[in-house]
Amino acid sequence: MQSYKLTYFNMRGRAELPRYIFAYAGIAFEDRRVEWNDWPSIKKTFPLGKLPVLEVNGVPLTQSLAIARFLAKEAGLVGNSKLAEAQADALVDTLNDFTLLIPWREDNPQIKTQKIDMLFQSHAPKLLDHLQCHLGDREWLVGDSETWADLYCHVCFTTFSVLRPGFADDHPALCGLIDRVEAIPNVAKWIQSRPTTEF
Ligand code: GSH
Repeated sequence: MQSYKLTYFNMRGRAELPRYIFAYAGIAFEDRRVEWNDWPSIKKTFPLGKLPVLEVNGVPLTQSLAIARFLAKEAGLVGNSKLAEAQADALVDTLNDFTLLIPWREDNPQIKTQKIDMLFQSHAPKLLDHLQCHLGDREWLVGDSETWADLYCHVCFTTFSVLRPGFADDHPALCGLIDRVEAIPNVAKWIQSRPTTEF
């Protein structure tokens, strides 16, 4: 049996998609959450000095999306054909691009609010239109079953909703997708039982 240890900080952040996939697949894992105070003393012990890191039987894997893609393959969540795999990859990258535009490191609260306002005014509608167009009248973003792109959509929308409550309200088909992900029993169980953090 494989052993999995996922190390990250006590937040959803970049570790939440791997955690969703573990939950979805019912795969046991150690959810190690490092305190920020302890981080400087252990940073050097991790490849690249960044988190998340997933250890698989002691072998460290870096980069959150590479980790998630690896687990999605294990869980049968990458898509049912090479083309579907590429479509799911592209949607994950598109969601990630938006996430990277969020001014996480801006210290000035007023400037931070301005930047977030601009982001949600200028970029969010394009993202939402693209996702909704991709979804069409289907249940899931790619093909006829759920993929890691659907799970990532839920992970991202949870965080975007903290920054801008109701940001997707005028995209009802996407809200339906979010409800469907949330209704997957193992995902629902994870969401109910995970530590409560803002991000
Ligand atoms: N591209 C990497 C990924 O997706 O895993 C980025 C990793 C990253 O920047 N992690 C941040 C981190 O480790 C937390 S989200 N920050 C602490 C540090 O840089 O010392």
